[in-house]
Amino acid sequence: MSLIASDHFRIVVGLGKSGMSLVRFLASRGVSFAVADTRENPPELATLRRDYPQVDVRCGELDVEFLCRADELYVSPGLALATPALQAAAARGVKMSGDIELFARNAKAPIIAITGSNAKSTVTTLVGEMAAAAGKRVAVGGNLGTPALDLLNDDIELYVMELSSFQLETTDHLGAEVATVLNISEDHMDRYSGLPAYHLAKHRIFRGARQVVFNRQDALTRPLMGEGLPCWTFGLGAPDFKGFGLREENGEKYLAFEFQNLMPVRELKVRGAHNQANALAALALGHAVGLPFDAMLSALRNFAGLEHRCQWVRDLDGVAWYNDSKATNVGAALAAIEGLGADIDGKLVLIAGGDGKGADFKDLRDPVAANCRAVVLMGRDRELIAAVLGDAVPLVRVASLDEAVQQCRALAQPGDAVLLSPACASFDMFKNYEERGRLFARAAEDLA
Ligand code: UMA
Ligand code: ADP
Repeated sequence: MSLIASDHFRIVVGLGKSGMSLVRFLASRGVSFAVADTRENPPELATLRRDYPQVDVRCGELDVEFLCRADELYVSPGLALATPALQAAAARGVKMSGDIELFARNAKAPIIAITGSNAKSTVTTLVGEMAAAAGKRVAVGGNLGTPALDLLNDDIELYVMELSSFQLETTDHLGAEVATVLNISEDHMDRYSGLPAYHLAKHRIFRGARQVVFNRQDALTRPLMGEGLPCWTFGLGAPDFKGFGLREENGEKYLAFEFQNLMPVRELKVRGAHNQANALAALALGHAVGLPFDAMLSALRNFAGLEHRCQWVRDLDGVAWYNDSKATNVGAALAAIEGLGADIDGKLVLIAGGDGKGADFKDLRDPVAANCRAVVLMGRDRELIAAVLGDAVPLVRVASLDEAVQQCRALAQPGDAVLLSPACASFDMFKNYEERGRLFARAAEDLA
């Protein structure tokens, strides 16, 4: 039985990566649909015209009358549901959905669903590597990169999906085998009315879940309707029943499950307390779907971390340089500042700033004061950060990333670390966080 009604007309709204995956999916099932995008020249337009020349596509301002021809709109996670034309269509009875809802309805294998403000990509990748080490035919993707619908395949035994709050907003019933919210701190405040609305979107991940994993150290990750569901937990303290955590024995710290030590923490290649929490979360998710500990621990031992996440670039004259360009919100930057700050002999010289997405930067002040020698500020919202840091540490304003690197070279002393951890998105100055990270690493490597 096809899990999509073929007598309905759909419109895919947004022709980026996920929009194009929807086009492929709908076309392969003989469903009739059209495409709309607010951009004059959306990224996948040429591919659509080449591969599906018969599909009606409307670019530029959304036309409500056109949208109302559909029974259902599949809206890109990049477009806010609050967009007036979408709201107008919804008010006239058009249903809003998204690629993850369709994926969930059509996936024939269990889904591990992962969201959170930070650590999603790291934990998703880790769980994927654990499943592969256990010999499972596993598919890994979602917000991480490969759109969910492109992963659908009847041979797959397990799906490991990174899901953003934007994707969850259009997902009514995910039905994951196990779902988790890893942590919650402010992000995307330009899309939400406040933390409660963002929290609500994230928690949609638990809808229809058979098991849940939550973070004992972050009450906002606890499912609101988890009564009766098997619950696994993780956190940096000692674990109890059904918990993953850290235990100490003879001065050695271990990753542990309930009352059993699993592996010394020092065997992890990734650094910082936040990465220990990530390892524990991945173990909890893998355990919930029955992956054996030996395979999971072997994957953990081999995991060297992802690019642009607190990634070591080089040492120069006693100063270590780290690229944490993926720190696009305050919570991620705090993890790096506190984690790395505790690990080094000297102080941090921090590069921060960019597009703050409406964030409140006040939580940066005390950790920056405690861990940083100086902060080099760049990007559109640098004065917002300067205002909260005040006179906590010396501030240097720069106009470019190259200039930032030169300033850091002059400011850092032996034993210090230079850390690019902007607490902001990159779009005001760069194509994306990867470009920002690559340019930083190149400039640091070019220093003589
Ligand atoms: N846009 C328009 N008009 C439209 C549609 C999109 O202006 O009609 C703009 C918006 O500014 C939007 C941007 O284009 O932010 C990208 O939208 P898209 O539809 O082209 O995006 P996709 O290529 O389909 O990528 C999306 C996810 N992007 C977003 O959620 C913004 C990708 O996550 C995801 O990897 C991909 O689907 C596959 O599932 C990226 C991301 O930045 C990595 N995610 C955010 C994050 O991690 O913080 C949530
Ligand atoms: P996401 O996919 O949620 O953006 P990533 O794994 O890509 O998560 O990491 C994003 C940023 O968050 C990086 O700067 C990384 O160093 C930081 N980070 C990783 N784990 C944690 C954590 N447990 N808590 C806070 N920040 C974290």
